[in-house]
Amino acid sequence: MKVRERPTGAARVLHTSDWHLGVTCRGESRGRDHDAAIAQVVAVADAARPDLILHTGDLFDGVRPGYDDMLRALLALRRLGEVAPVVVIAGNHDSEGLFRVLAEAVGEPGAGRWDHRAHCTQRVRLLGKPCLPDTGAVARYRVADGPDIRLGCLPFVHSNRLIKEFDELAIANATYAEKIRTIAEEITAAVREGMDPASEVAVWASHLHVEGARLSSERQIHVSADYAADPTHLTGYGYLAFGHIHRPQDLPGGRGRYAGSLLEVDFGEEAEDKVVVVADLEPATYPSMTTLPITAGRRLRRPRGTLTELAACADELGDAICEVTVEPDLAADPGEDVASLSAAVRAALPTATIVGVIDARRPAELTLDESAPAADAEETVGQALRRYLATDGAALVGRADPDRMTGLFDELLAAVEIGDHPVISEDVHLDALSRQAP
Ligand SMILES: [Mn+2]
Repeated sequence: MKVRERPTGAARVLHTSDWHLGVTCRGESRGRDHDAAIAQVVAVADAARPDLILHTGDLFDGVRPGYDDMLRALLALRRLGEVAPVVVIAGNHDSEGLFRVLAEAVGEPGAGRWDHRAHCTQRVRLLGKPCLPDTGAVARYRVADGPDIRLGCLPFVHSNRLIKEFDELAIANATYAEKIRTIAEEITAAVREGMDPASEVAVWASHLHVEGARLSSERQIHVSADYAADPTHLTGYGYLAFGHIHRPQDLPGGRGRYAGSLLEVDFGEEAEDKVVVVADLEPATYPSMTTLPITAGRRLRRPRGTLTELAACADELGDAICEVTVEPDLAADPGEDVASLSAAVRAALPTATIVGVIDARRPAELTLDESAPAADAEETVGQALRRYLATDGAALVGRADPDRMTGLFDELLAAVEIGDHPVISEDVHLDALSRQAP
């Protein structure tokens, strides 16, 4: 792993995001893909030797991940903590309660007392919810041969959840964008307090949808335009580290980046490049950002073609996780049933993991979710719903988008499980309309 030399007099930040540990693809575990991708992040960290490592949220895919994914997170954070101090902020998929548990497991005692003016000595910090500067939102990090870092953090803000910590900011009735702006200004003021801009750099980390960002697949529920925040008021920062949008990209203005997801979380991210970001920061100037590719772990692909055409791209697809669409082959016998078609697809793509076969030889016939859950794994409610919709409940799907149905179900279930009010984009939209009504 080759990473460019750090410029003299710069502070170096490593930025990763949206791991979504525990996510499955049509029932197929991504555990080994995560292990491989995380190993690459660790290799980049070892080579880049950053002064600070930032994870900008969605560490997990759901509020109650399995033990193996909790362990995966714990070991990864501990390992990264050997390289540099690590800060993880919660995304919309994360659970505040689990972050508290992990903070106790990998953090250091004394997390309850917080002096944002002192230099932080904790190796791993997890921020499970938005908080004020004196409860963890602002921290200072000592840098040996470069400017010290002042860090301001804003974990994901649920749009209609009460935020007790911010009562005094009088934001209860503000729009989402106004809330974000007020909270960000409060944190930014504390970041700048007594800062020497000639010898220090300020860094901002948040899990937010920024206006103008290009989407790939992050479930639309949490990235509808109603949630978009305007980053232009985040002034004076040497780097803006954002999570939430899975497609890696520079922020408008070139002052920071969405690191993007660690691996393709669903088929909507097919063929996107995945990266970690190394940002070199010098006082009073723009960040110098390098992206390092994360190529380990199986890709997601949706090949389509005749069985002969599919077989011809077997090498190119390699070990990818595939949803395969089989098109009519006039030269071949169309009489095979779906079961033997699946077997034929597996034979054509022997090294791929087939999670779905769409029979386009006869329109309107669809086989969803072929993969049964592993025998020793307990089926989750979400998996049971997907199995039902793919079999007996197929008529319920009708002309609806099954991914949207199951995505919405996951969101509602997650909200109920953590005692949250469900956050549904349509609700927010209706709320905004009723506000405009006389
Ligand atoms: Mn995400």
